[in-house]
Amino acid sequence: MSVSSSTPRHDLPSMNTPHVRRSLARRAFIRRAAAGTVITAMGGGLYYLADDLLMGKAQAMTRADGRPRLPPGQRLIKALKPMGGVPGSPSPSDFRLRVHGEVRRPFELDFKELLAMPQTQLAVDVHCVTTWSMFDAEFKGVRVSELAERAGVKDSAHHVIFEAAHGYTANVLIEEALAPDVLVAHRHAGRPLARPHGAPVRAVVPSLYFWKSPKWLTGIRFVHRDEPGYWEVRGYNNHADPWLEERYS
Ligand SMILES: Nc1nc2c(c(=O)[nH]1)N[C@H]1C(S)=C(S)[C@@H](COP(=O)(O)O)O[C@H]1N2
Ligand SMILES: [Mo]
Repeated sequence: MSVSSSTPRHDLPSMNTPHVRRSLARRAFIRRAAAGTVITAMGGGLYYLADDLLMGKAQAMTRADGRPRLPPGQRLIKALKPMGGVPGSPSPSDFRLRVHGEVRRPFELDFKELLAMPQTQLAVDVHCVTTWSMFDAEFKGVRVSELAERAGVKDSAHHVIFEAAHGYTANVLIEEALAPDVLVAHRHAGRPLARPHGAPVRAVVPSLYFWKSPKWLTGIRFVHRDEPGYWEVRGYNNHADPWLEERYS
């Protein structure tokens, strides 16, 4: 599926907000820029696409599960690109994470309590629907499976809704949310998460397009019935598997 032929329709009333319009304009810009070798980001920074040699190597790599390391239609960049969104408070002292829904023991964590839970550090590949991918993005935090275990998730829970500042949400199938590489992360690349990347805490769901990794995370809700999230109700695919190019619906 090509990206440009499947861009979400502009006739949805929900698309007509400054944030969504800016975001779509940025995505169109990135698609055009991806044809060249250098992306000049709206924010003023430079993001170099990996050179052809690196791209060739990336395209030849295979994952342990047999899939190509670089999903179809993706190009490598060397650092996470800040993709925007409406930030929440970056202050750890304002942070609360609610773990709730179809669980026997709902709870809330502050930042200190999050740090007191077992910590996992991972290097994961992330894939943005706008066609950039980054290999070996380092994140540190707590596994969603660890939080689920502490909450006592009921069998009735089939989906996880990640909740973030200002009502941003993303829905993920429970078996995918409980995978060992899914984190509630507070550090990236050896530093506390930077504000544009979700400070103080974001979700990281590496196996799905990156819009399923909410920044400025406020809650994890286990639900029986699926609830399409912020981008999913605006024309993005409900599942978002990068290897199946589940970009738009
Ligand atoms: N709260 C929130 N989280 C969000 C978004 C957003 O707008 N708000 N954008 C998503 C999208 S579309 C992408 S591609 C990634 C980008 O993360 P980055 O800015 O750290 O690269 O964050 C995701 N998480
Ligand atoms: Mo995205």
